[in-house]
Amino acid sequence: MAYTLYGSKTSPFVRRLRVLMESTPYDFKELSIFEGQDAITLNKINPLNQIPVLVDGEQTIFDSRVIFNYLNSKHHFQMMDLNEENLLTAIDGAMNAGVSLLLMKRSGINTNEPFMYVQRHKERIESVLDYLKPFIVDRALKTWDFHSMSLYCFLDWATCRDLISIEHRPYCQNFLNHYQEKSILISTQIPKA
Ligand SMILES: N[C@@H](CCC(=O)N[C@@H](CS)C(=O)NCC(=O)O)C(=O)O
Repeated sequence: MAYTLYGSKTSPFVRRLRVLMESTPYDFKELSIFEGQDAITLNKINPLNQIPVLVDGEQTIFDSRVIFNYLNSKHHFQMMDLNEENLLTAIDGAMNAGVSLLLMKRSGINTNEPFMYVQRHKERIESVLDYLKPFIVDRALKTWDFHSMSLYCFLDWATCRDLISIEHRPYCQNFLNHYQEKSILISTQIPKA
């Protein structure tokens, strides 16, 4: 039976799974998560009210990292040791911080004000991008795996949404340029609005 992936075309967490599943058949169910019937549907399948959610037969799985682990155990995409887990945790942390900043902006919070909560999120992203520099330069440019897919989805989304600037990080811009013509990245491109 094919997988069903619930998500949106704007979420970087969803996109990284769509990129991972480029050669894995699945039905994509697009949800508008914040309102109407779609929000009710989402709540019925995930009490956290978050996307992505993967359904495989009787099994429902919340959280993109857990979904990745599940798919990886079935399809053996890549080996994961503790260092690999740490790298992915760092990328996930930046993505979570970015989503929080976007929700703050959409809630009318001025993210240019020096609120500690805002600063912690901004600093986390910058710190992760510092930490990832050797990974990007030495590996991500050569290896297209879930780490580089996740990083691409984060950087592309966060720059597109004006959440971060990577002008002072040419290695990030090179990384985006390097992969931007991939067909799966073009077909899952984030809608501009
Ligand atoms: N840790 C979760 C985070 C997922 C997440 O934050 N999804 C966002 C969309 S990008 C969402 O559903 N936000 C709605 C909300 O948090 O209320 C994962 O990796 O799947």
